[in-house]
Amino acid sequence: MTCYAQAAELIRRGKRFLLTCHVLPDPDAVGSMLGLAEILRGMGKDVFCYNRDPLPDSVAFLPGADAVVTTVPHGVSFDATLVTDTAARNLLPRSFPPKSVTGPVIIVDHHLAHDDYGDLMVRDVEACATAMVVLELARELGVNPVPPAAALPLYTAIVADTGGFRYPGTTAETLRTAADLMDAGIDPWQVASNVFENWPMSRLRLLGYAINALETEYAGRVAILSVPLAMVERAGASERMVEGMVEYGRMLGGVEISIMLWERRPRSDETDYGELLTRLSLRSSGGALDVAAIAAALGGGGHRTAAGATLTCGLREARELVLAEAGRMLGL
Ligand SMILES: [Mn+2]
Repeated sequence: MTCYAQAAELIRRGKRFLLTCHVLPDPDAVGSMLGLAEILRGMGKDVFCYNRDPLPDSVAFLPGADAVVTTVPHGVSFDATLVTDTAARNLLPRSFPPKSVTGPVIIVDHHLAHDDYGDLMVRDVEACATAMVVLELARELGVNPVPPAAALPLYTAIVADTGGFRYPGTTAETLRTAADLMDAGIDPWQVASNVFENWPMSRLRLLGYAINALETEYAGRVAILSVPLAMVERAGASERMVEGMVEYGRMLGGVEISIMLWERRPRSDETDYGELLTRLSLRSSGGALDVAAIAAALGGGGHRTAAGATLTCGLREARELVLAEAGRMLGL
């Protein structure tokens, strides 16, 4: 029995499901979760969507986004829990509920670098987005096409993870799938403007500061964007607005690896890490180099073209660590 058939069996047998995704969720994690929720609701199931962190503004336009709760409802247990787009256990909050609450944990994911922390892994590392794995699961459940309410979040997830159908993971199948989803009446500009644009002034100002401080190393093959907390504060921005700015380092001609480092304060459940953590985000131009290997060497993970990690040290030390790994990858 395939993992899809096993997951479908657990879904058919159950009535009440918990859906969640990684902390600081991105549009693929959220879109896959909301799409899956609508597929299950269409089958008459009760579904709760939960994430420790508030959803990013880029997905606030999705119907159902405002119903995602930040704590698991008390006194409720579930027939199964489905976790979307989450490669590793350490990307779930420490407060993730015990098995007696979650029931069997089904991982729905597409990350190449991952650990196998669930009870059932439904993973396709070739898929351009977790939403593609959700759609395959829907087919296994006999739900094809998916309900219109599921089409919009799943389309949004695919647009986000392919960079608007540009990244190397984009295939003819990706475009056919997106076309099928669009038949539900999706407005592509509504999705693109929410996912990639629609920034507040403070975020554009922060990008200006970050680009002003852009550096290159290894004869221009590596770009580094460093964002200390003071820079975020000077722009009147928030730490989460830094996410995605790593793309701008990759725009520089000749850059093979774009590195972004930014400081963030530890959350209440991370105080044992010290006063400041450094987030690392990596992009490989066209996927020629595997940045997931760099992230993995530093305790993180991700994809060949896009990866990340959290380092429990300051910005300066993190910069040395990641540059050493990047140099190794370049054979220098
Ligand atoms: Mn993804």
